[in-house]
Amino acid sequence: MRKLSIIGMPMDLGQMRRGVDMGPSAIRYAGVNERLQMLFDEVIDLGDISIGRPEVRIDKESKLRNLELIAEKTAILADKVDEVIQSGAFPLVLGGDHSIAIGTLAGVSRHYQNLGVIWYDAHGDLNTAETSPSGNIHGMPLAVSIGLGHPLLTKIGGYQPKVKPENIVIIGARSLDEGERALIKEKGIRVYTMHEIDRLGMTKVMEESIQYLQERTDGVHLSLDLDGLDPTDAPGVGTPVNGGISYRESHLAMEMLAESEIITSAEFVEVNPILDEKNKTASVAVALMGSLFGEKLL
Ligand code: HAR
Ligand code: MN
Ligand code: MN
Ligand code: MN
Repeated sequence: MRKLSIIGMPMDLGQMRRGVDMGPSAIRYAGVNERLQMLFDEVIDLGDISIGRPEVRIDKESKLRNLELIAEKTAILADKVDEVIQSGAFPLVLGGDHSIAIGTLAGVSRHYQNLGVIWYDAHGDLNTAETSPSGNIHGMPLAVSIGLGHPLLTKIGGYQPKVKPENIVIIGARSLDEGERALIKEKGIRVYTMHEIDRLGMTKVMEESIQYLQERTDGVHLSLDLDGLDPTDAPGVGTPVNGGISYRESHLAMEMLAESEIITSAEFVEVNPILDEKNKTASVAVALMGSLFGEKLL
């Protein structure tokens, strides 16, 4: 029996633009339950993890925005994701800004010796407090998951790293900070920037990514930041970057992942309905989930 559980993570603490906390509502409004019910024997919506309306706090020492709260809330998400996997269901997490991935990965990684990650994003999210230009934790979750960053974040779940750098594939990058570029080279993280997507085409990029991950991992988490797509297709995001992955290319990528059957958990993040055009970005997210979970045109 194929089961899927949806977890809403309405957290906007990892960045400065309000509204991304409404992402889970927007994605539900776009029909995620109805869409996925056709593709699973059972879809359970577990509702949202409670975040509240905490006041912004900048950590004096590290200058990180909302550090303690993010550590606290992502630890709760990690336990929830862990529970879902134990129940035999596929965990689908709805964000929220990308800092939620700290929790998702902490929960998922308890179940895999060699977890793989596809990071579909305009950004690398590989900053630490030292390299971050902004102090925003949504620019850091991938670094945290490889064990780099503030100990309050890296130690969630009691072990680190959650993911080995060589088990990561970044797809769609076109805005990388200097420290992130250095880290990618140092750690040998596989990256398909927009240049490679243009040059090789999405088919080849996905064939290579899938083969690479199949060879070395026992489960693969898809972390899809909607700003990986071009802003014309996904305008409702806090940090849009021009020249992104198209809607069609994204569908193709999801369809190829469905065919490969490598994806064992997923999250869709950074949907901000306040910045959106008639819930377009949430609708794109739901359409991509359809393809990821096996919807076919014919
Ligand atoms: N790299 C920049 C920073 O660290 C911008 C990060 C924007 N991040 C996201 N996540 N939307 O991908 O602040
Ligand atoms: Mn991101
Ligand atoms: Mn991004
Ligand atoms: Mn197609």
